[in-house]
Amino acid sequence: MNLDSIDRALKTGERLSREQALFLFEEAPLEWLREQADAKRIELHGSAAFYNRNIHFEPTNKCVYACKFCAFARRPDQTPEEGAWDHTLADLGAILDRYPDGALTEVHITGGVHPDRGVEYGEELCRFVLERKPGIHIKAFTAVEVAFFARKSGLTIEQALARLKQAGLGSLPGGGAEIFAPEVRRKIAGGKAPAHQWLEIHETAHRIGLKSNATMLYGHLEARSDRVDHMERLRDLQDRTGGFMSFIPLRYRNENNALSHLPEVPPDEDFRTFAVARLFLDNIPHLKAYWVMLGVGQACRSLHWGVDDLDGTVDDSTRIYSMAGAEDKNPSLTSERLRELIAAEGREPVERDSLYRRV
Ligand code: V47
Ligand code: SF4
Repeated sequence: MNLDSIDRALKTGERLSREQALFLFEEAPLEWLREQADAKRIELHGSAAFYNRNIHFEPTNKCVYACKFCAFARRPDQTPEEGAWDHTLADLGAILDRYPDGALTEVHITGGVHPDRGVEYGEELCRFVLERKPGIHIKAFTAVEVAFFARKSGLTIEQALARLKQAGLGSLPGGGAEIFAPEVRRKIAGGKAPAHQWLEIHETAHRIGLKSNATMLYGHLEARSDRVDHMERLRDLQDRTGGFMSFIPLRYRNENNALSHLPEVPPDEDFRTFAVARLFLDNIPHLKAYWVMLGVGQACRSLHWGVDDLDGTVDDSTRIYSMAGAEDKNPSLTSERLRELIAAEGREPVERDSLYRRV
């Protein structure tokens, strides 16, 4: 195995093997990797860098699970003084009312897995949002939340997803994937939906016509080979369904959680991970750098490492990352600022909707 053979494979459009991906992680010079990933993203998207106008809403941080990397969750019996919250629909209504009609195209909703909430809650939330903002795209509920909803309400996964879709759910976000390798997953996210269930839920969603995203949490206890394994499972599923829109690598942030003794990986490791993802995941069209988590500067630089999407304006109250050490405590960028930042990297800012159609 050497770079020349990988270079030839990339030039002829031949799919990379997991051994080749691991070789890229371990051996490829960074600048070589950057050039290859940048060439691939230009082949796919030209110089376009996508973003949308969205808000993130986290209904509750009360959670039946206790993932070790999570700084955000509280036990269901914890109080507001202990940092637990439970927003009402009226709270969400007040947030939505701040935006004139047409100012937002998407609301992203995800939070802790509340012990009392089943699919009926998810339906109510979707209907409420659409009453306030008809036509807005609802990207909501990770596979972990969907698994719990289904169990709580005594439904199959397909029944739960179909009911949410009927209530107005537009797509599934990519959260809860963490890392699929069972040993590591057990250590950092023991108890919650195992890899096969996360994948089954996305496969079912795709089958009934819901698109979705996929994340990967990296830079904690996993080996680089676990990242390749994670991406290969996604690539295999995508071959069957074509339902993933974007892949979102999330660097583990180390504040205020049970793994805080671990250092965070350096910026070059983010770039390497993005670049390998762009080259290995040849069937997932978009690669997203979530600026809220990476920081605006690092996310913008990643536009040269295979990334073509920065998520959106985000605005308001997302706390999953600020509680875990992300720099921005009230993450929000205007469309104008996002456009300036993208243009400053020599890329073309393109507003998209939630299904990646140009607005
Ligand atoms: O699954 C939690 C991650 C995810 C930490 O689909 C952490 O468009 C780093 O999935 N350090 C939820 N990451 C967020 C998510 C997401 C975000 C933006 C866009 C989309 C999309 C999806 O947040 C969790 C977990 O992997 N996370 N804690 C932490 N300490
Ligand atoms: Fe709960 Fe999600 Fe945090 Fe895990 S990552 S403890 S499932 S909120």
